[in-house]
Amino acid sequence: MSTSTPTLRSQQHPLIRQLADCIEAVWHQHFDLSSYDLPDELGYVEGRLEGEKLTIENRCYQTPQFRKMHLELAKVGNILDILHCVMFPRPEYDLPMFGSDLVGGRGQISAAIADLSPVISGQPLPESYTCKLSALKKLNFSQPRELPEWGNIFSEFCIFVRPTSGEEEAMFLLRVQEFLEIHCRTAIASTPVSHEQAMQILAGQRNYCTKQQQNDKTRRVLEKAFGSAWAEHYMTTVLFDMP
Ligand code: BLA
Repeated sequence: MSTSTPTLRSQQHPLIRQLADCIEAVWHQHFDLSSYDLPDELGYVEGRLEGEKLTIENRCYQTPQFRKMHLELAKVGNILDILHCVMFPRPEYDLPMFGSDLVGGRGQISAAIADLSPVISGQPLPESYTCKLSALKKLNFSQPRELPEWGNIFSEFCIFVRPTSGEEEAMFLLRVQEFLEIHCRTAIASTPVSHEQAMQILAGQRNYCTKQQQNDKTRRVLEKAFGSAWAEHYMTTVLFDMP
């Protein structure tokens, strides 16, 4: 086995492990994935946060429709487990931003979020999406969570909850799988837009990234472990780089 074989996954909260496996399975099932090179030294990172070891493992791919498909797993000792995933479409395609974040620790997931977000904030998703997403079963979670102020980038289909049982965890996992299936199929069937429209989409993607970079909770974890300059660099070149 190569030394770069990820080992983090096996040590993480079961929902994080299952979602990571699910995301990769759906990606491999629909696409012929090419690798995407992250900036040097940022594929695998280790630091320390309050005496605990912080480990970050990245996997990154691209396809004709997607500039960057990023799956990141992070672990802070035994206190924090994180999954972060974003699919950045190429601006030549009018496709939403798929994003998901799972944050947990000590056996409990505190934040489970997944969305297909309109690339131009405030606009509805393309009809090919709204029609399929509206047809999905309505879900009820016992502890929905409130989005922060920058969260106005998310769609009406966004799920943001604290899952309280194995049943709710399974419900979340299945819904993300449904989002991904719809997204991959629709993306493959989509055709490129005009140059003018691509410019608007590019501006929309930049806005999405700017808003995500305002997530103080993510920034704080990274700053505490690696310092504020590194955190800024990581958030703007690895997590939410702008095309
Ligand atoms: C919340 N993200 C969080 C939290 C932490 C992180 C510690 C707080 C958890 C809680 O309130 O229970 C930390 N997330 C990280 C770190 C990384 C990470 C360190 O991804 C990476 C190394 N975040 C995303 C994406 C989305 C997202 C793609 O990266 C959504 C599509 C959302 N995370 C998101 C939201 C919150 C969150 C909305 C809640 C923020 C808040 O309540 O203010």
